[in-house]
Amino acid sequence: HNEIRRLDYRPPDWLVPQIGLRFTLGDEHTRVQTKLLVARNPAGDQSETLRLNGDEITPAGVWIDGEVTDAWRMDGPDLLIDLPGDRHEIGIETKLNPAANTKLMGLYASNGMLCTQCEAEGFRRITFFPDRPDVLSKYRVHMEGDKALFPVLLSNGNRVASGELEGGRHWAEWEDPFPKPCYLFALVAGDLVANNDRFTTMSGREVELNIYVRDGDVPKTGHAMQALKDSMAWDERVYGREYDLDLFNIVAVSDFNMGAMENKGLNIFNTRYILADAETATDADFDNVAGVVAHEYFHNWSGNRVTCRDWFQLSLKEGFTVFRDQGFSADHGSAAVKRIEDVKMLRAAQFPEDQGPLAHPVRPDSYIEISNFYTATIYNKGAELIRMFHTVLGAEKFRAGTDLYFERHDGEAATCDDFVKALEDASGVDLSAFKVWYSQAGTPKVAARLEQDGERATLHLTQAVAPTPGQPVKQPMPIPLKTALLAADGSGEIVGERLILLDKAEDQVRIEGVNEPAILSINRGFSAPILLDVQRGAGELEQLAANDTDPFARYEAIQEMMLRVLIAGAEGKNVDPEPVVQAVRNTLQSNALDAWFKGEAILPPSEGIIGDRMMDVDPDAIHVARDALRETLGRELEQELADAQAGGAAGIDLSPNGKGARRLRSVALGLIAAGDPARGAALAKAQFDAADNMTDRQGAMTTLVSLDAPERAEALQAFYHRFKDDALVLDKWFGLQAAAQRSDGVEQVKALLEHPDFTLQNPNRFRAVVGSFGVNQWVFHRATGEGYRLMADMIITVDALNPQVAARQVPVLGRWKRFEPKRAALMRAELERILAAPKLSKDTFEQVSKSLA
Ligand code: HT7
Ligand code: ZN
Repeated sequence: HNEIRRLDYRPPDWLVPQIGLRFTLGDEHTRVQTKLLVARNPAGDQSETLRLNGDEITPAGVWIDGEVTDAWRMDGPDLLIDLPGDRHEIGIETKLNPAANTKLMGLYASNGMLCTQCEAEGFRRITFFPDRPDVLSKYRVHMEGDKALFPVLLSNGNRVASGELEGGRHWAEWEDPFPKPCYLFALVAGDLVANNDRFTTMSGREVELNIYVRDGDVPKTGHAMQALKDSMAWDERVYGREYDLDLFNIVAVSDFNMGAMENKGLNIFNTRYILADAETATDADFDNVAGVVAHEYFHNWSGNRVTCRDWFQLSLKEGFTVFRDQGFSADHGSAAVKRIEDVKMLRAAQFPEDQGPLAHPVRPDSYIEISNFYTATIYNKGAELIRMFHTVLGAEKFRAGTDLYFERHDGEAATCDDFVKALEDASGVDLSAFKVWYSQAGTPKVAARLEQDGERATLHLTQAVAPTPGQPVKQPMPIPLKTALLAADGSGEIVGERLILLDKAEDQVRIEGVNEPAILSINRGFSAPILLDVQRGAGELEQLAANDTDPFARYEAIQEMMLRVLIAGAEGKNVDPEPVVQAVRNTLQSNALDAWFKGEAILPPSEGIIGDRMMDVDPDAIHVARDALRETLGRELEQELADAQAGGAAGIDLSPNGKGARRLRSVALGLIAAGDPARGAALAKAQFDAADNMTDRQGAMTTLVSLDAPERAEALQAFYHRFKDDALVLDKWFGLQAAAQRSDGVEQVKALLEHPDFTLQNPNRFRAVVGSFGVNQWVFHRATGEGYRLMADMIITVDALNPQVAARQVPVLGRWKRFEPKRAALMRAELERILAAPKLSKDTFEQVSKSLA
């Protein structure tokens, strides 16, 4: 398979200022008639040959300047046409079978409707086109189809005309005034109903808003609609960005490879990130809906008005847009908990990526299949990089920089360098040293030690980045560390928060005016995405856990205390858990802390997170150690946890207090059950039965699924019978069981795969079972290797249907080097078996071959 390299970028030889598309729609037969106005690019190679990308399509006819022609040839999947002049009109006809499109890229059928997914390279599955983000065109789209099957016909921009046809057919024509790359093209045809609303922009323009769903689902769109209006207002207020069309449409589809897609004026969403009501959605679901709606909306500027020059610049739009949606969510909920959640996510998904065989920089240097690069590194580490710019510049200069970026590059396809340049030009601050964060993979390890000598304190800092594939030697990185010194007696800050920039392999920073014993509080707010090792004296973490003035640092201290006990336990050492018990007790009893923070802080780190801090990971030892700590907490804090579980708000209060009460309730329930399983099962069943919302119900189920108690089967059955007709809730039923911590976990997963409601065709259902199983460390890594075999079977089977979905499961096997030798060998053998499978997609080939290298 071909490797594409960043440094091979050349401007396009031909541009396409205009495109006209005519769709004659049918589930199994769709005809696409394309008209391209092509113009030779003065900045290109002046080649005579126009190369139009295709993928699994053939031309049914080709026209040049209105004349049918056979002067074309195929080069693999691409169509080549030699053109004498500088401007021509090219006509192409293609025929598609959307119902047979199981890859869910291009035009496909989902639940009776037709929809498209074109990012990154799906447009070439619809028609032949220079499928690259730096070719921007104005689109006019005509579509016609059976009115009963497809009463709603949508595309980007504005509907400019429509009409009736004979035989129960109708048509519509759409025009998008903004030139866009083809990855932002979208079309939807189906039997849909809309939640219709309006938004008045800051300059007083009226925008019509629609969220299209299946009949019956409209009552579940209120939260998404409110989030959309909040996003529009927030982007005006915080970034000065106004919406630019008179119409903003969202469509929810049940078969979707990712979360959602920001097509210009016609966002297409996985139903999972639109539909929500208290009966069927958890608090986390509500937050995810709002976060993804905001993310896609924000792309209208960071992605659509200013797009990417090439796919190596993907983080230009994704990292920045994640940073923007994180800010939105922080402003609309608990900022402290949002930061904790974002860091948890980074540590769970990105840190392992950065330390494994698939490590790549935020701006990669090469790829085989771009779909494999929609990663936590591009999205979440990319967002941390933007956050560091924000931290270093301050809010005002950062905003001046983004204003300049949007103004300078509006209507263009830009690069990550363009973004940094705009920040520099607007702020007058040299950010060139930070560019290494774009080019260098790996998570820096920072060691810190505070030395005190009389009134003088010295902070000793070192940093190192381990080698990653293709980058054996690393440079020091600029690391902004928000730092404060706290009084050792817990009486508050001695030296208030300041920003220290570590930009060398080793440095010392003098801190004046420290005339009493001090404790170092560093990387507050997680100001840099690093691994931190602080040399600490006895009792220091305990002090920070009780008194740190930064909520993230306080959370971190409690978690670090737990990690020390857990890692020691997994290594067979005995460490007294009493200080952890005391820290959790203090946290639960604090009047200063809110319930949401408490719920996050007292939950012991996951088995995966513990493993990431160890070499030669032994999942059994980690599981035993974590269970032992949970049991101790449950036993020793019986009363405090019972109070936390019993307290709280009623079902549908979606304020941070309401969400916090429910979060704490279910975290406490889990610990109670660890201390006393029979009591835990009874309490969980009572919580389940009394629940008037999905958060409490799912929280109870999370505890029950891992227990061997009669209540488990009762609750599972009741849940199934009540929700079996709601696909998204049924996904939870599958996912909860696949995530259960049980010694018979692999057998449970096999049984789920045989369940009549299981299907490999729907990505949400597949991820609910196979995705949850893959991150269930103790179960997946059963010493016999049965988990690995099952995963490899799934990857091979699904690869033939949907390569993107299959390839996303490879990394859990790809981390084989981190595990103890027997498991490592078994994992490697399964990767080799996948690689030997016939007709492997390039998606899965790339992930597996890199994992074996
Ligand atoms: N920009 C969107 C990416 C996306 C995607 C990529 C590959 C395959 C399918 C996909 N669906 C959506 C999502 C986003 O970041 O907003
Ligand atoms: Zn995005």
